[in-house]
Amino acid sequence: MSFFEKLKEGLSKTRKNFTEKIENLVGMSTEIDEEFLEELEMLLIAGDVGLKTTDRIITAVKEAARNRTIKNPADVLPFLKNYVADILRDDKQRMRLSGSPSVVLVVGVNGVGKTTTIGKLGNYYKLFGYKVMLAAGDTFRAGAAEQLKIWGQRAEAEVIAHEEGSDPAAVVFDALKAARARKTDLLFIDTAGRLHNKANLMKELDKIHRVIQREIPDAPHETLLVLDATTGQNAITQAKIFMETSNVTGVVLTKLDGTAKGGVVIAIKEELGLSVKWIGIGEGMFDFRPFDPDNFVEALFNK
Ligand SMILES: Nc1nc2c(ncn2[C@@H]2O[C@H](COP(=O)(O)OP(=O)(O)OP(=O)(O)O)[C@@H](O)[C@H]2O)c(=O)[nH]1
Ligand SMILES: [Mg+2]
Repeated sequence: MSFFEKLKEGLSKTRKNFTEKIENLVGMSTEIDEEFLEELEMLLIAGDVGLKTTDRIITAVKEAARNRTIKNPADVLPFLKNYVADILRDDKQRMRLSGSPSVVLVVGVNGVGKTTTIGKLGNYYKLFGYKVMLAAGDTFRAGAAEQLKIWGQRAEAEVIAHEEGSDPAAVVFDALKAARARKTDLLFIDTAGRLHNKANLMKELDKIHRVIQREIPDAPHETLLVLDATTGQNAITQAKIFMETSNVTGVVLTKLDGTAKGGVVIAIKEELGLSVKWIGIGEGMFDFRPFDPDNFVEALFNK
C-alpha cells in the first residue's frame, strides 16, 4: 500500500464523520438557507474543526452564496475542499535545519507519540544521508531510554542516555558535546511527557532549553510539539499550554490512522497558527511523512 492509500484508509473514519455527513446534508438540501447553514455549522464543530474556524468557514460560505460563487448546496463541498486546502497550505512547513548539529527538541504530554516520532524522524533523515543522534531526555518514565535505544538501533543512530531518574539537562549537555565531537548533522532530543505536575514539566523544559542555548545559541532549531489526533480539541488545549512556555516551531500530528477527529488538523493551523510539519499514520517506522496539505485534503474529501 502506498503512503497515500494508507493515509486514505487512516482517514476513513474522519471522512465518515465529516465529509460524508456533509455530503448527506448536501443531498437532502435544495438551497443554501439558514437551516442548511446551521446544520453545516454543527457538522463542522462535530468534525473537530474548532469553533473559530467553523465560524470563519460559515461566514465564507455565506459570502460565496451571496456573491453567487456558489449557487446551490452541491457547490459547497468543492468550495470547502478549496477553502480547507488554502488554510492548510503554508510556507513555514519546512524544517529549519541550518545548524551543525541542528537540534530538534521534541515535546508533548505523555503518550502522544514523542519517542516513536523521534525514531521515525531519525530513520527518515538517515535515509536522506544525515548523520543522526538521539538524546534520551526522558529520564522520568521507567523504560523510556530503552524504548529510545530500540528506535536508535532501527534508525542506526547513536543514543545518548543516562540512568533513570538522572537530570535530563545533563543528558542533553552530554548529547550536545557528543554530537559536536562526532560531527553529527541532527540531534533529536526526547523529553518526558509526564512529571508530577504542569509546573514541573515546564520548569524542566526551561532548564533543557537553557542548556541547549548555552552550548548552541541559535538552537533548538526546531521545537516540535507532538499532538495525538485522537484527542481532538484536547490537543488544542495542550498546544496552548506548551506555546506559553516553549517556542513551538511546528506540530507532529500522530495517530491520524483510525481517528474520526482528523479535522483537528484545520484547527491547529487556523486557531493556533501552528504548522503541522509531520503526520503519523501508524506505529511503524515508515508510517510517517512530512505533512502534505494537498494530499491530506484529497484523502479527506475524495472516496
Ligand atoms: N496508531 C498509531 N500509534 C502511534 C502513532 N505514533 C505513536 N503511536 C503509539 O502511541 C504509543 C505511545 O507512543 P510513545 O512514542 O511511547 O509516546 P510518548 O509521547 O513518547 O509517551 P511518554 O514517553 O509516555 O511521554 C505507542 O504505542 C506508539 O506505538 C501513530 O501515528 N499511529
Ligand atoms: Mg516517550
